[in-house]
Amino acid sequence: MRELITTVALNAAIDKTYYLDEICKGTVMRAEKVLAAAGGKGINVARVLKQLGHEKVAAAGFAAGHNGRFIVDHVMDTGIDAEFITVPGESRLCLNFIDRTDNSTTEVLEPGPQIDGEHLDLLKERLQELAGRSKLVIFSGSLPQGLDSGLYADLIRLADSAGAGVFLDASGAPLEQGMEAKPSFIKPNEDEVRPWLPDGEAPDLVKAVTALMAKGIPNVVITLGAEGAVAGIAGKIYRVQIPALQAVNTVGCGDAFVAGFAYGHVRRWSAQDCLRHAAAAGCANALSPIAGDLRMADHRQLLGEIRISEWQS
Ligand code: TA6
Repeated sequence: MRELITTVALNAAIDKTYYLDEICKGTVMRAEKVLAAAGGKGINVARVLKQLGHEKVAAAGFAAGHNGRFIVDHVMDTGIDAEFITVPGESRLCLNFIDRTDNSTTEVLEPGPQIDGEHLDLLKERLQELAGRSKLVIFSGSLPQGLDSGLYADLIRLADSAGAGVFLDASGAPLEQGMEAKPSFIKPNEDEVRPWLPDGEAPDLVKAVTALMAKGIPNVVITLGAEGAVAGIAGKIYRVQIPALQAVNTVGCGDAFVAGFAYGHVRRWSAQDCLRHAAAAGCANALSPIAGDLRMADHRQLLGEIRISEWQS
């Protein structure tokens, strides 16, 4: 039986988190603390899956230059199989500045290296092989330069025909085009679906989730930050409520949510249990200073504080 979960971070990054007393535009600021970890959404998902206790996890994508070597070393140190294609250039830095006055986060994301057709073919070959022995392949995040916005749709079809389940967590055109290949899970945020709705009220989020499920995507989650999430799972709609948190760093909460959901999904848990596990992972990430990271003690405690209810229309 397949146990491997492969995450795909085409635009892998070093996530650097700077803790600053206060962010003041146009001044010199000295960081009180700096943390660096391999990141980009797919790597965050892989790391949280490991932390939740999923044994067999692989991370694939492109890695370039010194930053790429840092990323691959970090991934391997975490016990994740590193399946990266080495490309010319430099993998990106994603900078997150945390203002201690209110713990707000300000991000600066580099575009990432330029990818050519030859390296894309190598990635596809690697993915074909990985998908053939994976239970689930999770595609997350933005595309590096040089890749077509329809790429996720192609890769979803490739993974699907190799017998793996497929999740997609992307935004903009790569998400819209990727949805055409019918991944089994998507997680657009509220801003993402708002343009598709007549107005922004919660009942319309329900309409959006229902419409997306009708397109043949069985698991649709719209995360709402501190307001939790609205989810459509196998034809039913759920409201996910989370406790008030003293958040330290909210970057990576969505990735932790995806990891928590995937953990339950591959174990065939009920919709409610998958959502509870996912929301607790997202919340636990907010309590960690590192993006895409959680402590199991926080996760265990939060599991009892998540409220999942079926939507009554
Ligand atoms: O979700 C958080 C995060 O993964 C950060 O760690 C940072 O690397 C960023 O998102 C990258 O997002 P992108 O969509 O550009 O891949």
